Amino acid sequence: MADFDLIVKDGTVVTASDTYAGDIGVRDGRIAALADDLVPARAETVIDASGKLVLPGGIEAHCHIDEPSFGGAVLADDFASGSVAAACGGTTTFIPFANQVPGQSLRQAVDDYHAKARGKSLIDYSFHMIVSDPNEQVLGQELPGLLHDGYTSFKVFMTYDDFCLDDGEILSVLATAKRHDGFVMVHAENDHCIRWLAEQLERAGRTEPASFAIAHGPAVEREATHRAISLAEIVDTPVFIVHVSSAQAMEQIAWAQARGLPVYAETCPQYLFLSADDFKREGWEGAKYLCAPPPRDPENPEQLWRGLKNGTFQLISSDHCPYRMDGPGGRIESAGELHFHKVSPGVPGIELRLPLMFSEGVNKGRLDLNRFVALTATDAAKLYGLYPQKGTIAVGSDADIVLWDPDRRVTVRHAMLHDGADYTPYEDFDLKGWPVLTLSRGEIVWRDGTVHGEPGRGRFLKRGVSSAIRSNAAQST
Ligand code: DUC
Ligand code: ZN
Ligand code: ZN
Repeated sequence: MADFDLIVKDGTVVTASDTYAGDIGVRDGRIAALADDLVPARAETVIDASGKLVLPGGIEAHCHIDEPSFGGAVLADDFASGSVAAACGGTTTFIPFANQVPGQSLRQAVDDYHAKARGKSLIDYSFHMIVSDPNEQVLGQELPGLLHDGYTSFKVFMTYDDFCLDDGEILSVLATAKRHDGFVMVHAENDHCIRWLAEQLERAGRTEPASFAIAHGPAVEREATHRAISLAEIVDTPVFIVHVSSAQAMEQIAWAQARGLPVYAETCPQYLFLSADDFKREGWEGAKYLCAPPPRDPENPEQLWRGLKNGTFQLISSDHCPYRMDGPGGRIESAGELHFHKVSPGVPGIELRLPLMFSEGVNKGRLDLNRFVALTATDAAKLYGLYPQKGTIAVGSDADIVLWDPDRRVTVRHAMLHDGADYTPYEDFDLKGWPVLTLSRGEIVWRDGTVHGEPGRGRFLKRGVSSAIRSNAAQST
């Protein structure tokens, strides 16, 4: 019997801390050996990785899959199409949201998402919960129970009709998280300001997509970001600010970190590669770029890149929220008219997250390779309780590995992607660097343009306590 099921040979292995030439031996879905030179005869299968980078599979820690709509249109990905798109883009684990619709129990929401994922996902997955109704039962029993059952993170919103929590509710949720080692993610935009600004714009007849960027302006995000940080400080517990779009919000996070507060954050490709000018495209074209918070002015991205490099941001996530524009359930039909607040917000991006960040980050000298791995995989595994099973290349870790061709040039066309949307905001982008093979627990799921593996092979991942909670506890003792 061979020592290994698989050897990945002659590649350049990259982790968040190291880059070295080496071979990887895989047995029973896990990394069993790392060595300078493993004899090919010791494995049943050998994958030639010469000329390729060998990376830990990406971890997508913010994506919306098969959720109820944000505003009317139907989300275009279920766990089958969403997981395939992820795998083709070099991602091997994703953590969508299990959304508590108002009036529903949190446990029921989680059970529903298990049913949605069952038999469908190509890659491993877990769920963050969305807490929209923090009643006594939820805070006293359900949330503690679910946190202890391995759903160790959850999101709260400071805006959106069905989800918005007030400051008192957020304080109660943070206090529950603190008692039970939960990690709270916050969507930080000031609901009152958005409503007031939207009303002014509507009265002035300014209902075009470009008004979205005004109603959701940078001050709206900056204020809420500061408030979320303050609420977490009052409770003395870590907080994670999701989809930070503006340099102004980033400055609040850097300010908090400089004061020693356990504040963590992500930004997303749409804030690096798109701008509010995209909303000004003709007619419904402009609506393709609507997401909350919105992309900002064209000078904003360079500042966010600095935050990615210097560690203000720990993660880059796609916030994949895919809609079709056309057809039943599409954005045009569901909005009824081109109005900035009637179009469901969200952009697709799960498949292009790594290619965009590699091409524009690593290949353009803005990020080094190790930082790229930290931002796309390792730090997500740590913050969301999956490390070291996921997010690194180490003996004992799952063999979730991507072979990356750093020189392959690709012009993006939506037709080549695998999500359920009918467009990509990155159409015609010329990228350099592309995933050529994806292994999930040692099995090929994507190779040279072909998807392999059965839907449903992906496993649910029960998660441990966030590294943010652990290090906060260590500092308090
Ligand atoms: N932002 C979006 O654009 N869509 C879904 C949820 C969110 O926060
Ligand atoms: Zn959000
Ligand atoms: Zn989101």
